[in-house]
Amino acid sequence: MKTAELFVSCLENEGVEYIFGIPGEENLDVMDALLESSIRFVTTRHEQGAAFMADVYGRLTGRAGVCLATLGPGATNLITGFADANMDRAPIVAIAGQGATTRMHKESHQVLDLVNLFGPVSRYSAQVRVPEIVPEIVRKAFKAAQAEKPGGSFVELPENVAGAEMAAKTPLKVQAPKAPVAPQQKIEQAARLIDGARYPLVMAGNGVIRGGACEQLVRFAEHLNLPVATTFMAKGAIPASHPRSLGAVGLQARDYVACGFDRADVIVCVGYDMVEYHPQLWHPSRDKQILHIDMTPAEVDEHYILACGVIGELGASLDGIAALARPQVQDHAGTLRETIVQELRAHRADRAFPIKPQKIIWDLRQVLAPEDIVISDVGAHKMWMARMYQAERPNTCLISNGFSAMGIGVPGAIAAKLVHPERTVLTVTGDAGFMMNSQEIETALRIATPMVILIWNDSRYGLIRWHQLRRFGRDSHIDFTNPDFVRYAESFGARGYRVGAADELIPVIEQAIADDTVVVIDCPVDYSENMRFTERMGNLVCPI
Ligand SMILES: Cc1ncc(C[n+]2csc(CCOP(=O)(O)OP(=O)(O)O)c2C)c(N)n1
Ligand SMILES: [Mg+2]
Repeated sequence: MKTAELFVSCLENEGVEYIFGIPGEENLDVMDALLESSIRFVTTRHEQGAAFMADVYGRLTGRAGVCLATLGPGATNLITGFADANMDRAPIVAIAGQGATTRMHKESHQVLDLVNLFGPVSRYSAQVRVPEIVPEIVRKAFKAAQAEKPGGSFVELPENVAGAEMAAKTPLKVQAPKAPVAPQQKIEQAARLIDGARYPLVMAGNGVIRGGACEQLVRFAEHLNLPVATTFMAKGAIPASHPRSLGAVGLQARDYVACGFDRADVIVCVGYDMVEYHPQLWHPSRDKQILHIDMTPAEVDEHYILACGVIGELGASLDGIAALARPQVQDHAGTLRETIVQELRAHRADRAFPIKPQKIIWDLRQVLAPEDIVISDVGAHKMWMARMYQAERPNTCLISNGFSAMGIGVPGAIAAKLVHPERTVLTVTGDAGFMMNSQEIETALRIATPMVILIWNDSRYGLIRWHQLRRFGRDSHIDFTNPDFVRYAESFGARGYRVGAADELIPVIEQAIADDTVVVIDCPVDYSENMRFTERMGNLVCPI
């Protein structure tokens, strides 16, 4: 058999359904072997798009998304999306071609040391030096990518190895470790810590969603009568409408939820990862007791010194602690969540144009069903979405907040639609982030993944302007001109709509969903709300 055939059969053995990517001269053998495979290759228009698709596939399925590129420039184009997955703890495997091993020791056309280039942004990075090791390398790559915490694995396949004939081999058995249950003594210690607390508060991170422990989290909060804040990446881990939900935390600036943190004496961090929200921001005083409940030990940080760590299968830890701890008598949560909902509600009939962020989010929530998926790109729009969008279920509001790479929105929506074809998928994006990967509209149309792309149009790098105004009172080099987004969409064969008044937004989104194709909506946004928010939070009086 040819080495490339064994490589592809090892990918099938891992359950790979899709590979996103762009072929090149150095992976001709792999591309040809894929013709005989059950794996569907999704040809993209930029390797970055392919990596973001694999990233979001990994977020939604818990299984590694796979992307492929040729050597040199193809592989370097993968890096941003790959690093995004790695830092956001989404399992991803990137495969790149490489020059023949007979020319890798010298200056040679397009040859870069990719194993080292991917090293700092991956859990595992390896070259297939000889055909016999293909089963071990592929197994190891998937095992590393899918381990808690998940991340990226990179594999390069030199062209002469891929094309080499070899004695037939078979893939290795797929085995995944099961997380052990935390020691009972730690569960008891955690329960005592909660019993002794006056104002305990739970902060849930993306690990709760990855660990499939959302139900246990809600039970834990209900049984012990504890308020739960989530990070941006854990939105929906507890329904936003749940009486114990405090909403999402993660703004660098203060917010109502910060009031809950100020008052808390014990903070129960569940599946929390500090890349999502640095402890310095929510624990500057360093005087609170931290209970860390996770599958992996805590990262070292001077603002994250533990009173107790409970390491083991998350759901079992939560159930175990809930069974032992005493329920809190008082409810400390209600007013905080209500304050944010009131703020949203206050703008529901706002007819101002351009449209205020709060009104866009209110309307969006009216139109989308609880199971529908919103993917946010990165910018000021993300801050508003993260803070205000009321996610009722896990993985229905996807936000990159580890690496926070612009450009995830459009390609991410393609992957989401492949994973959940029965749901509506909508991207909320800035005008700048949209243009970073808008070429994938062609991919979406070609592979028939309908989606709505809602562009918040401010003709600026809005978030950066927000920071500049806050710091210096003036902006610097953040303006640009946009194409006509409606005609741009139409030139691909997609549909385009422009929102011309506040009360047009709901009917336009409804029409876009009904169109059942790729639809771009150009929605002018009023970002003067950004500084108004900053001023309000600067004068924040805690509603508790
Ligand atoms: C790839 C990448 N480049 C730069 C940044 C830094 N950055 C964060 S938000 C932002 C502006 C985003 O502008 P836009 O997409 O229009 O969204 P808006 O802030 O206007 O809502 C920039 C430049 C980033 N996060 N990712
Ligand atoms: Mg913008």
